[in-house]
Amino acid sequence: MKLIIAVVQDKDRRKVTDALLERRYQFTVVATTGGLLREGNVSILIGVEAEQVDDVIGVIQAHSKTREQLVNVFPPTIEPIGTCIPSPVKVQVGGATIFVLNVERFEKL
Ligand code: 2BA
Repeated sequence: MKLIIAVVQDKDRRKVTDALLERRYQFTVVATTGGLLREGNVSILIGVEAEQVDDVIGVIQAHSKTREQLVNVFPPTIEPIGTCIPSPVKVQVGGATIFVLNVERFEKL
């Protein structure tokens, strides 16, 4: 058995989870926050058999979009407080960041 962890943008959550439900996958959605953007995203935990992993990744890929976002980067120089001007930098986010882990043991009690 495998555990897929998919970090998806909040805007794509509905489309991705609807598509997974349609294909009868079981999953848990956890509200998470991106380390760089510090914006809400979701991490979807999906427990599946090994042969289903590629299908799940295909479903996620089909329903998550790549977007550009601006992030404020503060210059590394030491400025007096209040004089430091952040410069916005464009980063590309998504479609999805996916981890596939081996599950040692799975129980439903
Ligand atoms: P964030 O950390 O908010 O990152 C948003 C986007 O900023 C990333 O998009 C990437 O394009 C850029 N970025 C983040 N950290 C960077 C760095 N150290 N150097 C250069 N660019 C950087 P994605 O790669 O699509 O990632 C989307 C979200 O997936 C991330 O949101 C984070 O929540 C998660 N993620 C991505 N890689 C991860 C990893 N290795 N471990 C855990 N979570 C990860």
